[in-house]
Amino acid sequence: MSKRFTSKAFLFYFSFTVYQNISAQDNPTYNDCGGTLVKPAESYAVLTNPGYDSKYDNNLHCIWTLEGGEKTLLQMKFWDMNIEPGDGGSNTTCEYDYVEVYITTMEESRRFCGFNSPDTVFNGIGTLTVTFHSDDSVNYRGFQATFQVRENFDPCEGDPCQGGGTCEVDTVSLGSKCICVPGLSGENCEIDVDECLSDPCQNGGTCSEGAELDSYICDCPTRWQGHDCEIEKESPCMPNPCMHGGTCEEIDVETAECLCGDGYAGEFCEIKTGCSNPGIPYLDEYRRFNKGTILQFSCIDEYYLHGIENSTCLVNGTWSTELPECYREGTDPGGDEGLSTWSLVMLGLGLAVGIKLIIFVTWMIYKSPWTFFGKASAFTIHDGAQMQRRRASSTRSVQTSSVYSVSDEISSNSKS
Ligand SMILES: [Ca+2]
Repeated sequence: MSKRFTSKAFLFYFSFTVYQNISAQDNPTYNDCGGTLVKPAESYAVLTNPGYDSKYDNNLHCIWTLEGGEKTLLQMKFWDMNIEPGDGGSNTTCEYDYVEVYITTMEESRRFCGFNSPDTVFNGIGTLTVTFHSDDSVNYRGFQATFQVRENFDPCEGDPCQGGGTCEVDTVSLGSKCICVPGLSGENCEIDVDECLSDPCQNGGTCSEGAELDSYICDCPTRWQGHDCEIEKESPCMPNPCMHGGTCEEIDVETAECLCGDGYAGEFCEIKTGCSNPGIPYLDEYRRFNKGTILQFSCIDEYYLHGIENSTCLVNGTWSTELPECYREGTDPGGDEGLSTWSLVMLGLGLAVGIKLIIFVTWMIYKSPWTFFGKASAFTIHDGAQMQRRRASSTRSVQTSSVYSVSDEISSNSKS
């Protein structure tokens, strides 16, 4: 409620109290049964029911109207009330006779009867309607009231609302009220709301007022984002950007580093360096060896190594030697177990069947599946703890079964 209007209303009401002794002779007086009221040229006009000087008639229904607009302030006050009361002497039920007041901005009309004038000064904007009603029996003097009118009534005059706020007339107080733009408050929108008071930044964010009136800015800790720091950033390692089994290491919330396995390099381990698996089974899919790595091969018990023991990963990405192979002791590389024994027996039995038999046996050795029968078929690859776990058995599709033992890498260059 505007203080300014409060004082106006007081003065206006005060003017009524001055005219306690109404002079109907000096002011316009309406005492017909209904009709149009006009703004009094004097400070106020007097309104009574017909017959106020003695008794009103039965079966009256008089309606007076004063048409007003959006800036027409109307005020009315009863000074005398002498109307048949309602049941039980009620001055509120008014079942029989009554006088009723309505002004456009009033929530509802007010109806009176009985013998006491309401103290209320009826204020409103717009059109005033007064109705007097009497039934077919019991009548009294009636009522006397005054009304006054002020045109161009505008509590919003001078635009009291700051910062682009909208001024409206409060229909209850008839003062002004400000509808403030977001970010401002106060009776005249003179207060800049501190949006940070509600502590809107989450997860440790720091709040500061934004450039706009109703805005704020959250300075979020590194792991958080979003207007209110409500969104947690994903780790730069999710998903893992490192290829070929590389390990992602988070440096901070926005940067990560790939730790590449042997034989891989590049920001994402996307570059192949060094040598690929020389033929050792059961190695990791991505297992590679750095340049300069020397592998030493040996065979398990009861087998001997055929080939060169050491192989080096060369600068051009190839191995210095071919993979050696393991043979069961007592057999020849490229030959087969028991071949010489068979040959001696065959020679002893005679050359007549020997040649054909040799041909047959040779066929047996090289073509039939029997040649693989009884051959060892186990690899043991010693390449550190990880390789130990990969101990397994297999048959190789070479002429001889192979039983490997690959030693720890004797030397290994740092990552290239
Ligand atoms: Ca009556």
